[in-house]
Amino acid sequence: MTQLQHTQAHIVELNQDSIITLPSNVDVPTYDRSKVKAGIVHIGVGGFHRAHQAAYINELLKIPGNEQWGICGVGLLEANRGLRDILAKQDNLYTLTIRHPNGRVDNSVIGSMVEFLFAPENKQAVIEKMAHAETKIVSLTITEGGYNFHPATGEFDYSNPDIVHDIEDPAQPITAFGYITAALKLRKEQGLAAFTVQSCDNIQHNGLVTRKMLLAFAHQQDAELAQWIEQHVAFPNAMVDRITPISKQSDIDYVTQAYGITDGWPITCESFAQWVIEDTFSNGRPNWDNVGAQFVSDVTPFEKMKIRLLNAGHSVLGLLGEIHGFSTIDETVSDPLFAQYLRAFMDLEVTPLLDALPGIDIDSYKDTLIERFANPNIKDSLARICSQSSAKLPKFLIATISDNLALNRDISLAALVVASWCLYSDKGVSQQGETLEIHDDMAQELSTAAKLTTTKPTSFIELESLFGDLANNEKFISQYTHAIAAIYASNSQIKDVMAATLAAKGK
Ligand code: CS2
Repeated sequence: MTQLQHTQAHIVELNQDSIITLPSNVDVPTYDRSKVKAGIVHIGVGGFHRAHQAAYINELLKIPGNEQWGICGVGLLEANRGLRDILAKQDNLYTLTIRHPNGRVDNSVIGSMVEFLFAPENKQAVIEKMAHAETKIVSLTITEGGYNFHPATGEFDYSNPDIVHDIEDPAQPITAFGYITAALKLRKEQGLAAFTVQSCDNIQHNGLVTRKMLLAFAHQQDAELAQWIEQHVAFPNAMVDRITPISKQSDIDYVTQAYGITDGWPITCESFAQWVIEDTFSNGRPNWDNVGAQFVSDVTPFEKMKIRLLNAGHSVLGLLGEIHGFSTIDETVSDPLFAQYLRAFMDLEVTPLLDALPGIDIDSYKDTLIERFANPNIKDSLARICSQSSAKLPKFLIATISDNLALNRDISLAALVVASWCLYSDKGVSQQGETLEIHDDMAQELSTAAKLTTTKPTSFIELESLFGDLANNEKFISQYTHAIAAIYASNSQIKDVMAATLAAKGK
């Protein structure tokens, strides 16, 4: 038996005691976890957090003197109950499998989460934890949709029933804003310094957006508290990056085989990771720059580059790939036509809008993106990429279209992607006849609008909350309806339409 092959008899459950039994090629926490304090309370312990921030902190904890920067994870949603049960059994440990494009695999156990609180069962415990003197940062990965802004106007959405509830009943919050406000109120009353609120979501100006939303919420509840927050809480902007597919049964099986342990929720991710953070914190911060993150005074150009190239690039491949019938990003970008389309979109419709970044060569950034997407060991599903497109595309793609239209530049490649989103929402099947797995909070509205396309070709882009006034822009209407006519034609093949769109662009 090799070190990597474990027989059933040797399989044990992952927990603090069993990590000493792991093969020597598995990187395990070498620091004393019992001494680690949770200086960070993190809301939203999804795969991305576990592959990104928690992995950076895990590295940091290996350097003595950082014991105050452990993480207390918080699950706000009823859906987090399963995760809570698994983490409780595993002493909050989990495995992280890092898969490089060349096939190399780094196996590790991450120990930086030292506590986990499941909010639906004990709301007060979460508020008290955030209000505890040891808590210096409350960080968030609550997804684009969690920030509760109106996609087209960017204003706080007071009509969300959970927000209405939280404003009326501050002691029993449901939303992140409710918890953060309740905890800050306690800190203010107790004379404790405010914590930093640190967004780790893919939103341009994520710190500013978080600040704007939290203040809008807090103002409705307690104007004096809102003023205190305005004066004392820092909201650093940050660019976060690491591709983290949804965990699958094959990931669970891999861990059992390679590590000789069972992990109920292992995480797999790519080897690339990036974190660029604005250095504005209200109450201290970890030296993340000692473990690969970068502190800068203005993160805006980094965020814009990442969101408009990587995230939008993902959506371009995702929507076109779903229509064609591909199922993963690597499979899609391995098709030369899709790779060419992606590159043309990035070069012709995005790059001219980006600001120069000292020390970053945009061409090699794009080359690296394509290599990362092509990583054959990361099976990132198109279903994940296209999920919640209504929360993603306004910032990732529609912003690019609007910027180009304002500058009188061509938008034909992006227009075909929007048309594909309409077809995807309308038919829900690929051109190979497979049913598509669609997860979107606006799925019903998207599908209703899309289904009117054959009688009114602009019906989909009339969804004003997503497209703003694009449905009144003659140039956009002309490109979009041209794309709609092409993909709705009988026997139309998305690849032919992509090729024709590229050819019309001289590509
Ligand atoms: C993806 C991101 O679905 C999506 O929006 O583009 O989750 C992407 O994988 C991460 O932002 C990578 O950092």
